[in-house]
Amino acid sequence: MVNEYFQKKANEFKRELKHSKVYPANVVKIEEDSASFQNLKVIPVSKFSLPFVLKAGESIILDFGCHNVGYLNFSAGHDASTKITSSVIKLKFHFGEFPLEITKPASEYKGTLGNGWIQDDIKSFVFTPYTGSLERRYAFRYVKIERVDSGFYPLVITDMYSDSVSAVDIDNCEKISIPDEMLRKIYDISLMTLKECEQDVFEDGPKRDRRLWLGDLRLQALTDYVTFKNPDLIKRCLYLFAAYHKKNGFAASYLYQNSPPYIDDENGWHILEYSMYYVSCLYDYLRANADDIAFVEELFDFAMAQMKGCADRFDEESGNFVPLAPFIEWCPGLDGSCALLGIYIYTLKQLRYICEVLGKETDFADNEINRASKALKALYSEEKGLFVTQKGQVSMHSQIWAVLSGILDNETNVKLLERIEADNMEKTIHTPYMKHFHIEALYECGLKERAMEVIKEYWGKIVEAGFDCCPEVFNVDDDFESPYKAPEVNSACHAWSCTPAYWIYRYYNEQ
Ligand code: RAM
Repeated sequence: MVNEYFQKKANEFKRELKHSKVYPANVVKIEEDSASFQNLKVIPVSKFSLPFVLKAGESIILDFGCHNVGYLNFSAGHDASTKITSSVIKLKFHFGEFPLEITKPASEYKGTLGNGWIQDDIKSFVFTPYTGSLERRYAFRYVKIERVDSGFYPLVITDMYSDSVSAVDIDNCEKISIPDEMLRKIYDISLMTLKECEQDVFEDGPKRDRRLWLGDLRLQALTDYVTFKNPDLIKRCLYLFAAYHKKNGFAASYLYQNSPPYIDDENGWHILEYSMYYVSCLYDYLRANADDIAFVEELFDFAMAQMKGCADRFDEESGNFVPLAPFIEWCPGLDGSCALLGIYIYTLKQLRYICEVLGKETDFADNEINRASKALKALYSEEKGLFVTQKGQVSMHSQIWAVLSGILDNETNVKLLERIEADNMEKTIHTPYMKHFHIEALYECGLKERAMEVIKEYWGKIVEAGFDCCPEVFNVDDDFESPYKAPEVNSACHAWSCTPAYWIYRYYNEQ
């Protein structure tokens, strides 16, 4: 379904991207090393310099020194002694955000996602001198270039750089003082992550899926308000979801910014809590831009429709949403029903706040908060002192979302958060995305110091693993964890993992 008014508004907020020219830093080699992340170590061989020569069959690995989202440009010519290139040149490029992407042959890919996500490319050209670029935009730090033709003459690469793009510029971001060295590093990789993902829309990951996801957008926007301060992009994205929505009135969980019809209404994956997060997006916008009520008013009905749709699916009798469609996070075998109730109450309270500010009735929100709170309370086991799903599962997710729902007193909340760390729970956190909500729960209960420690314990390991951005998935006990059964296709720069920048900002700037 297309709403032309919102479509027009979304286009009004479209902006030109900023470009920068980035040259490789080093020529490197990648070696096996059991002490390194994924058992691979990058070793510098020499400083990168131009020109460099590639003979048939030769290859080179370049390290750009940091993560880039851009287009590879290069110029090539022939060796002075050869004078002319007498047959076609073929260069194979293999881009990687992390070393495993470079070392794992594309032919061995067996993941559940399409193999098109593997970042390889081929370019052939007939005459030299040649200047050109690869059409596809890549997300990378490393690129391996192989000369795959068998021509006898050496090829001379005379220029090579990335035309890197982003909607924002790190140098324009307000500098904040972060005395703790590890928190500083974590802040920097978080900021870098957000920058790389701010493109024509907030992409979830510039390598994959390169599209706008509602759950990711919510956390990106939250972090953007205290870092890059790019409300135009946030508005554009919120208008886009209202412009291209599902026939049943729900916001799509994700949107393809460049591929009409923009959403996959029939077959697309609908994550129920992502629809609820549309309200969170408006709530956060209002908190950060109290003077721009008009924008929130414009989108209020659409936000309300999300919650009404959820209310229709909420069956009081069973205490469940029918059909149940939560995601919660990438945790295999997770029963997300309890967490979903927590999210429902959390977002209803945000809706209630919006209604109050806009001077609208709060009856709907109040009524739903009551219905859902009853269902959530019924999952609390007095005996265990924990939330247990109807299927009998105890997860960190259920406890965290019960805390965030705000239905308990602070003392019980704190106990639940202590149990999360002390107990060996059946289901644990697998992504930085879910870690965000753990941090939020700690913060809400006044445990700010512990929140910072958890950030250091988790994202600190990400820094130590050598990431220069925050990855989509990170399991401290398993370097090869992948929701797609192929770690090489994991995204190493994933926006939903960037929120330490938000928490660290708050920690140092709030009383
Ligand atoms: C992954 C995407 C995205 C997330 C969904 C649910 O496939 O990368 O970030 O929102 O999962």
